[in-house]
Amino acid sequence: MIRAVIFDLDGVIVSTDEFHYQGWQRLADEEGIYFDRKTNERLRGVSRLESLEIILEKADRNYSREEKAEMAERKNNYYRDLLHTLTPDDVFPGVMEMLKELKEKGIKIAIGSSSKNTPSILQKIGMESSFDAVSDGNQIKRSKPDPEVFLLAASKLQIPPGQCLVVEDADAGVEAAINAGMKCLAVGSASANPKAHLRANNLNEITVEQILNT
Ligand code: B16
Ligand code: MG
Repeated sequence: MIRAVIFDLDGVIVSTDEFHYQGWQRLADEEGIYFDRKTNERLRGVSRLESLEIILEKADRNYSREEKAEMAERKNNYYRDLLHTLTPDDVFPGVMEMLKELKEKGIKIAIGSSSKNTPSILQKIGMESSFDAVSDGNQIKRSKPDPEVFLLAASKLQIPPGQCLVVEDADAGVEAAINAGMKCLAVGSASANPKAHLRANNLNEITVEQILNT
């Protein structure tokens, strides 16, 4: 029986994934490093510095730790500039309806995101008080596919991992949910992931009953 649903943020609740892509593309262009949308798929759910390491696989020289820190910060500044345009209208279709129905049924809801920008994103989309718990990149040491962010969410909710379901758009996040001993609904970019227990293009295609009976 599912008693809690833990939502990934970027790519599940809101379309900030496109802003991450634009920020990294700008940085890569400035540095003369090849980067495209296919490589960008590997960055989903992965921390900022680990994302940079993936981009640097295509670089023709080594970068010092200081240079990497500066590049990660530069990308984050580009990303945060783009976040200024974010409003409640950017919440994906089906999200608000699903949260409302889960709450009405007494199911706990949480955020489980690798992003250190989670608090400001939730504030911009008017959802800072919408969840029973928020677990994010500021509170963890190891990012997805490590289960830490989801286990922290479950412990804040005081629900055993086996009674939690994670909604994810990243293959690394599906892996993290399974590593946490949780069920997983894969959406968007992860919707073909065979390891997920449920799959859909978006939340409009899934009913709360399907989630609770997983
Ligand atoms: P930040 P999620 C993840 O968010 C993104 O998918 C990933 O692309 C990003 O690198 C990561 O957050 C860290 O984000 O630079 O804002 O700390 O999908 O786990 O909600
Ligand atoms: Mg995501």
